[in-house]
Amino acid sequence: MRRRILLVSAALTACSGCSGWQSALDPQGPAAASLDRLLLGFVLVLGGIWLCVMLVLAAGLWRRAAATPGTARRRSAWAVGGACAATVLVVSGLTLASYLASRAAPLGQDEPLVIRVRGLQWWWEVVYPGADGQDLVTANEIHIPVGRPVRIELSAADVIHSFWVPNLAGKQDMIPGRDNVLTFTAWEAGTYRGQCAEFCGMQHARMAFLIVAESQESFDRWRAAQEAEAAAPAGEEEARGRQVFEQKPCGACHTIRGTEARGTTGPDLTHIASRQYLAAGVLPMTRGALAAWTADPQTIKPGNNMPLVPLTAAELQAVSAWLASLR
Ligand code: HEC
Ligand SMILES: [Cu+2]
Repeated sequence: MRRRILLVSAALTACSGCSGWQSALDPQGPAAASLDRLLLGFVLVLGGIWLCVMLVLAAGLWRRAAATPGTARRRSAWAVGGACAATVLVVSGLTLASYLASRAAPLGQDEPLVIRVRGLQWWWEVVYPGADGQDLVTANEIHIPVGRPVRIELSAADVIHSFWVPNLAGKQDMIPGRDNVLTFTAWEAGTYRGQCAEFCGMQHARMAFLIVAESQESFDRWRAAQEAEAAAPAGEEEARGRQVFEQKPCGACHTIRGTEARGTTGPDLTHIASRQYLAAGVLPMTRGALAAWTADPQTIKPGNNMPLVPLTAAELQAVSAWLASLR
């Protein structure tokens, strides 16, 4: 049964644009596991209550005329009183259980890795605070080391969003003007899909992200590579692409470290080609997708905050060749 639910949920997430693994029924860390146990508890208790109600109903229908009016009234007073008491007990028990489950994320001895994630319409800014204020800024793909708690500090730039990676933890809202925190650990290396879980406007459904959990060594390698400035253009076409990017208004919204581009209203593109997906899970990362997105972002993700910047075919070729080289 459980397997079947898992397969169905896998099939559903596979069609939704960004094919990472995403299921609250397949916990991959202690925070998600305690929610999974809570869900099972709720299903068992509430299923049991439903069965009892059905049995009492059936018994009532069957023996309608058996008692005299006096005894019937006394009996039903007892039954209603008992049911009220049971309801209060069960509801308090479930409330306590869910309170305990939501704070049952054992931190262990390890110092958590702090990552700041900010929700914007309709993408995720990801910041790894560094020593002496040298923050590493990236977007839409969050790398974490396996087995070490991560403390995600959540905020929002515009409207309320909600950070949700079902395999690893419960939902946590991102509220403008308020800092929320979510702490979790991944047990195993893997790629887990997350998405915005609070309706935040037109492209809410296309606001996904990935969590890539990996060994400490590959995480360190990833971080060192991300901290480097953008690679110098490898060839003539890439060099032309870089020029186009700098001449057009792209840099007003995007940062590419190592170039003049210093904008912050769009995702950091310094290592855009190292990510698996483009535009918060909308397209797989390929040179073709980069060209398609740059040519017409409003058809691919209508209403998003990147305007169509008119480019000639040659400019488009060059700029997408350059972006595709930014690994
Ligand atoms: C007015 C601001 C603005 C300008 C100008 C702009 N962009 Fe964007 N860009 C954005 C925003 C906002 C997003 C995120 C859209 C989303 O996912 O909802 C984005 C997304 C992208 C992405 C995908 C990033 C990712 O993390 O997946 C690429 C690539 C990109 N832009 C390239 C360009 C290029 C090339 C130009 C110039 C031709 C350009 N942009 C001009 C705002 C801008
Ligand atoms: Cu959102």
